[in-house]
Amino acid sequence: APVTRLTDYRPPAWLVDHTRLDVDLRDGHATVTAELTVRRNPAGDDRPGELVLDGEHLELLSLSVDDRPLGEPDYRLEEGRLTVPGVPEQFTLTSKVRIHPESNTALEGLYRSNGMYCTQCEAEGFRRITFFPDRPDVLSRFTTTIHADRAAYPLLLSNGNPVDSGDEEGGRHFATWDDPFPKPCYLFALVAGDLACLEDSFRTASGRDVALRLYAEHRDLDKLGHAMDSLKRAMAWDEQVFGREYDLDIFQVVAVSHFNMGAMENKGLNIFNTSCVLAHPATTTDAGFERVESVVAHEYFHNWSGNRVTCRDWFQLSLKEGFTVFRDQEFSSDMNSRAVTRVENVDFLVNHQFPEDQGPMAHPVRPSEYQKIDNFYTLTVYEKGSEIVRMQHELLGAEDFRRASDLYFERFDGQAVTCDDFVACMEEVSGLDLSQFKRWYSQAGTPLVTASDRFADGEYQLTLRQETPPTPGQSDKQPLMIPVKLALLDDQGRALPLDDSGATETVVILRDSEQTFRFPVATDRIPTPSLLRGFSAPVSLRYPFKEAQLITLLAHDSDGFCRWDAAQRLYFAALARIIDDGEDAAAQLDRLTPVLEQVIQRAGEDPAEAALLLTLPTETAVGDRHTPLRPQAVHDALSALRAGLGEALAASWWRLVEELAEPEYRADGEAMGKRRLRQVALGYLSAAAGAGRGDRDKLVAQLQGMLDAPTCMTEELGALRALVHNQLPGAEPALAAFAQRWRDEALVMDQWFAVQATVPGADTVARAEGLLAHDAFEWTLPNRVRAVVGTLVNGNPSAFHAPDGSGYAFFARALKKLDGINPQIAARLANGAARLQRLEPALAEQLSAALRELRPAASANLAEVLDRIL
Ligand code: B3K
Ligand code: ZN
Repeated sequence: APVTRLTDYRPPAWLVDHTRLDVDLRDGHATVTAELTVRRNPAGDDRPGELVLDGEHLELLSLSVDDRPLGEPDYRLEEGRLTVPGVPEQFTLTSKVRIHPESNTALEGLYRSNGMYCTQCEAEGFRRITFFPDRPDVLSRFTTTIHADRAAYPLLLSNGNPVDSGDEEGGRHFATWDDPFPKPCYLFALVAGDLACLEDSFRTASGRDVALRLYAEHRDLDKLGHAMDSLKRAMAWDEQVFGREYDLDIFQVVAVSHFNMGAMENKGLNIFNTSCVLAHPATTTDAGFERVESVVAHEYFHNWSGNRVTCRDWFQLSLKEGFTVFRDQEFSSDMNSRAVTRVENVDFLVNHQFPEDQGPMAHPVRPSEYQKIDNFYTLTVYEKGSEIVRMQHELLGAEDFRRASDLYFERFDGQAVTCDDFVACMEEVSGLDLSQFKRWYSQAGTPLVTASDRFADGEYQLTLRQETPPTPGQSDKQPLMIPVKLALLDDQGRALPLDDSGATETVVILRDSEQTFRFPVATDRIPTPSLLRGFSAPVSLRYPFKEAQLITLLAHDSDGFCRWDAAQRLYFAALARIIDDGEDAAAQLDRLTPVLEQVIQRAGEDPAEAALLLTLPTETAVGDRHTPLRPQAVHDALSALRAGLGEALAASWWRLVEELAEPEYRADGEAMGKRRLRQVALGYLSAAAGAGRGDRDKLVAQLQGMLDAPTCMTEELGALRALVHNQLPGAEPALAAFAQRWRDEALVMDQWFAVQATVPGADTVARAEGLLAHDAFEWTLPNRVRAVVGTLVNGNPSAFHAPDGSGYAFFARALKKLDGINPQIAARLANGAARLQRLEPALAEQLSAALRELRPAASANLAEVLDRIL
């Protein structure tokens, strides 16, 4: 596919003030008539006499300019675009096209999902609905009329407010919606179906009542309550924390089974993957509940950060995504435990975005070029983008940050703007010079910060060095502006005053490649530095911590991130001794068990945090810290360590299992924390039992009991996974019973597939082949594909990297099949091969051979990813 470059940006030559769409839904096809009120853009620097519109997979039935019908050669129709030469300064263009939602398996544009019609337009799906300037800087007012059979599609929805509806001949009906807010076409949405509705309302700060309507299939009506509660909390929070009030009289959310990602923030009509909106304790795990809360909030927050103020071009994607992720993370922190939320967010960033930034797909938060923009909805744009906003929040302080965000929303309301515009507001309000800071947007790669320290002249001297390794297409790196929050702890773990004011925490700003910071601390021994507190910058920090220092940090640091980071460093060090130095797993137990025991002793203070501290890093995370990547060695080391800790601490784990048992389900955060910790304890015991150690019968009885009479899905699925992953007695019958019980619940069945695709070991490849052949497997259902292929490739290294290459062959076959159905999903899954160049040679050769075979027939989406990886 051709390359699009940021430097080629030109303002649009034409504007579309009003878009009147008429969508006629029939069996077998849909007819879309679009009446566009077009005028020349006075700010456009090109003055072409021709209008160029985007359009893909459209069958043009008629075209007219100001009621004058056009035929070829009045226009030119080429792949992907329609050119109309000789148009006046201002005119109405009317086009009529036929499209085929039934056969649309790419799930972009207008398509069908379980008997309903829905749309997905971001980034470039609207061009599959009608001819249009499909770019985010063309904002248009939309009026949409939908016609369909009344019995099959009683509900007809679009953006904005309903303005008209009525019956039509032949049992059909229509509805017209008008959206008063001009918007880019990527925010257009339409839904037609027979859906159940949960209705509520929200009174805004200024006293307007907003009708809240959440729609799902009738059978799922009882799973919408949590999303509704989350939505109302998000609406109130955005008023309080960002001063943002909702602007329409209706806010609608529709749950859809077939969806390429989590959800979409279409103006006034969000469309959600069922997995991100439906929740019920019997069918949804606690993690699922948290995800619903955060995604509902995220999409709602886009109403301001994204919709009212949108992106000038797709290079600016992080303007809305990074900012909105920051907003949803802050929301989740306020609704739940701030420390735990922060650790979860950092864990995700470090173990998923850092590898992206260090691999073949590395790109700046504001990329400078792309082939398919779909491939740039990445963790870098979202998660690292959020960290960049967070650093600005930290640099300005909460109050100035709020003033700057108010300025941003006010100044750019109704406009399509850039990341520079955002930062300019931060600078204007604070008086800070952020020109160096802005390199965070344009420079790819994870900076490595190396700290060293010494005592001299009665001062603690901390030297920080920064270096960003080269990334594809960007070999020279400039120093970044890196805020490092820190404290210094004495032997007892008490934070030392850092200066005369008595402050025990400070932020130093690293700007040069090397700088030394001095602290006149009153101590005679080198203290334990608590560095990068709160994960104050998205960098990889190196410091030669001594084991005793890490234990001090874990036990005493008041910063939640640093406590967790200390635990992680202890685990990684133990694993490195096994993997690199050939030490025995058993030899690590003497050092680790007292540390874990201490965390367990104090677990009652915050069970959720204890669960995080007691969780070993994943095989993927460990693999990423060893070169070359030897997945089998990593798997063996982790399994041995987990089983060893399970056995050595069995009494403590059992105590937790018993003490944390709750007779009946509760939904609050405290209960969730306890369940989480209990699952960790069961995980260790199961690992030991799987290795033939500990009281296996007792454990199996415990798990069976949880499966027979579960209080909620968290317990039920946790018990199932423990049995299946450790191949304990009763695993296969439990799987069969679970499938029998849940066969009609698609989201639960996704979990059933995922549990099996993540059983460690090479044998799982054959099992996964069987899953693909299962009656309930559907290639056209992205959630199901992710449940089998995605989890195996990304979450099961010992199967994916099976020594005989069978995992790679499985992967390549799946990609090939999928690419013909849904190229976006295929390309996304292909990223599972991004560690190719880090693999030990025998594996790398097999994987690259499997991928090379795919390249000739690959879609543009898949080709871009394969080319970067190969
Ligand atoms: N903005 C959408 C993502 C669209 C992805 C298109 N390939 C959801 C979100 O980030 O809120
Ligand atoms: Zn978003």
